[in-house]
Amino acid sequence: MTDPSLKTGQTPSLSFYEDMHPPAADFRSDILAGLSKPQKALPPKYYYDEEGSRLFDAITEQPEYYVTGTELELLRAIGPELAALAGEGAVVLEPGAGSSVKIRTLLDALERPAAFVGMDISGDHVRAACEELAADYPELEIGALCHDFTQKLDVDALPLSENAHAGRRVVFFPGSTIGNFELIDALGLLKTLRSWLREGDALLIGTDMRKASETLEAAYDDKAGVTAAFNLNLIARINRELDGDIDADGLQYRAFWNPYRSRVEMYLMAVRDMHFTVAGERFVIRKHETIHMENSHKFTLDTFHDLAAKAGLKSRKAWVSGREPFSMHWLEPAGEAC
Ligand code: AVI
Repeated sequence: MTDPSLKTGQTPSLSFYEDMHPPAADFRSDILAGLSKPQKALPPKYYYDEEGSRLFDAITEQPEYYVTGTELELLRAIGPELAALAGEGAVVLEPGAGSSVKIRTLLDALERPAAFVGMDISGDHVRAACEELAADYPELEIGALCHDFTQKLDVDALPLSENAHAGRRVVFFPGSTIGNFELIDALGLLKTLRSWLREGDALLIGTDMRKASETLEAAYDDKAGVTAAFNLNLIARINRELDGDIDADGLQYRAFWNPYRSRVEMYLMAVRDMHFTVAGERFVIRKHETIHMENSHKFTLDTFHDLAAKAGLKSRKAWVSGREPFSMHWLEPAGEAC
């Protein structure tokens, strides 16, 4: 689907690129604060340096990690229903970058969408991703925003055409990324996304579901050790960027299903006492002590609908994959958030 009007080597242009100047993350102070907690913890947002992003892509290809493949299959299966719900001329907004096969699957399913707006905290990343998309969807208005999606956004003020502003907004948040937030923060994020919607607009969101603990624990601790490497990569990043000397060989990756909190919890566990330094500060980790790395919450239809309702969103339609239970939700604004 290449635009014949483009000459070789010419970059397809975006309708707009805006830098909303998201607050800069402070890697040093966040890591030092996390290592100083009684339960040591590292913020998962720091997983994604270049190597971390490569490892995450590799995770999505592991046979045990059903999440990505299942969601994509479901998205393809429900394409005609999504097209009917969205109608013609929809505007798709994606918090997170716009390069993946999922956004293309959605755009291909919809009936002549008017515009796409990708957003990401990394301006370079979202710009490149949206330019790639623009090359393949020349008929679509495509804008890129350097923006932290947990922050407010005035969608009415985006420099889209009148025609695009008139279309139904579909905020697309796939991947069960919502599950990586603490529930209170997930609620806050849903409220933020809800605030982008007018009556008749929708949030299309993917959420992973509760299932057998063996399936979950295997998905988050694959046999090839890619998820373990993904976690240990953050230790390597700390050593490299913060002049650390944490001995990664003294840490073992562990993932377990916590049924009481309905989430997979991921840790690095010390196999012996270790003293280490990060950014000039000294720390000790005792044998069997853990560093909490990430949570991945799993929902039922009801638990997710209850959470969405608290954010002022009601379910118009939900689909569950027939392979591994994974759900997509079409949520619409309903009253005010509580
Ligand atoms: C990004 N997120 C939805 C992944 C998940 O399934 O919770 C992160 C992940 N961590 C380890 N494996 C996958």
